[in-house]
Amino acid sequence: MSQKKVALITGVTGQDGAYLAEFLLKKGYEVHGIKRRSSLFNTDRIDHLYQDPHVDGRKFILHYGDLTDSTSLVRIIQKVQPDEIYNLAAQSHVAVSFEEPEYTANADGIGALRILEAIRILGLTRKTRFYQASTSELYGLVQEIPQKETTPFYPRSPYAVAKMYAYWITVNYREAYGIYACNGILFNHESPLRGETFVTRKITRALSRIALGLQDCLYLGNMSALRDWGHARDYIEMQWLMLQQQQAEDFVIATGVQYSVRQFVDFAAKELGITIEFSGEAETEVGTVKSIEPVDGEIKAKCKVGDVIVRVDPRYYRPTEVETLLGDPAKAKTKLGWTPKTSLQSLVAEMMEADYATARKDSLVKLAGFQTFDHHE
Ligand code: NDP
Ligand code: GDR
Repeated sequence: MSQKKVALITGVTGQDGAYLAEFLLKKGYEVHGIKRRSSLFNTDRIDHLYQDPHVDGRKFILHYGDLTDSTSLVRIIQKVQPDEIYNLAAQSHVAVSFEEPEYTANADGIGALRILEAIRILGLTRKTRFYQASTSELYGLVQEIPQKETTPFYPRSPYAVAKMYAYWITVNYREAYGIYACNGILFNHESPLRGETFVTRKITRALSRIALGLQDCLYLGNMSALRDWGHARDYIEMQWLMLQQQQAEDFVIATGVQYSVRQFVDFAAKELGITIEFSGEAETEVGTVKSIEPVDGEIKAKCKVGDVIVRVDPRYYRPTEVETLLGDPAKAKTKLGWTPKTSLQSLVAEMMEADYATARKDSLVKLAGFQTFDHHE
């Protein structure tokens, strides 16, 4: 890179923010991130990137701010004068958006507007490029399969409705003011850094804990939901690439392959040598241990054949569900050279390895007589 570029990431403490910050630092960017004030440290995912503020020449700098607070956004953007802004911050949990719809609209919808307005007010329309973290949840109730850039939207949650506002305001500011602003319509992407209450991470954590005797059962909602799951590490590279084109455009990023939540459970259990048999329907469905095999010569699972380790808890059903998502990433393939690097099987293996290691640590702590605590959301 001839001249050092400056990037600003909102949501830098989240899954994608952490991967993107690391990626941009490796590319030689000066990276600024916005974090929220919290009563506890909330920077676990980026602590390995921390640079001492007392040392000159820092390349990774954090600022306090919030997407619901225009003044903080204007102050930070004015100070940083970024070449690129990645708007990744959001109340990103679909189920939670039914509990906090107004806050979700404020942060996820109006939050994008606040940044775009800051770019405009500060006279940065020609300098600053803007990436909006849009989502396959926009497609909601199925209109077409697979879903592509031209598929009509039908949002099914306060989260998706808020993101739909952010999507269109991004398009509008591109057309109205000539800002290089684009939407990445990303399908679900996961990793060992995924928040613990999203279904994939909930499954990999719970099965690891069940295998080590720290938990009895995994409670899930709709196990028949179908998702197109990729790896966050692959997807953030596309976020960057979307800002490096001649012209701003919107892109779908997906793998083009779909599995059910039930299948995800099955793949994750296999990593521990467990085969699960599913029986019953809807709310009475259960997953029972059918067999346990050694993995690399070692029996990893302490549970027994016949144990019921998966049950349905309707508490996790959503008032309106998105039953099926499958992306068609043909445009990204042609224009961005996108090919997903990680299969679902390797993604599951990577997540299971990380969560099994953490569960082992917890079981050793317990063995030594100390208490461990867990959340079951
Ligand atoms: P995470 O939930 O892991 O991270 C969200 C980030 O936003 C966190 O850093 C969080 O801070 C921050 N945040 C939340 N509310 C505010 C606020 N009011 N002001 C400032 N920061 C805030 O999400 P992901 O990394 O998984 O996703 C990144 C973005 O991409 C999100 O916008 C999400 O909606 C979108 N998306 C995600 C997909 C996925 O499959 N992961 C797919 C498609 C879109 P804190 O750490 O303090 O909570
Ligand atoms: P999603 O992800 O809603 O697609 O949004 P999540 O992992 O929460 O749900 C995926 C599917 O699994 C079903 N499900 C459960 N989900 C959770 N969280 N917990 C459960 O116990 C459970 N049981 C079944 C859900 O009903 C759903 O059908 C994610 C987020 O990252 C969004 O921010 C992003 O925009 C979209 O992906 C693309």
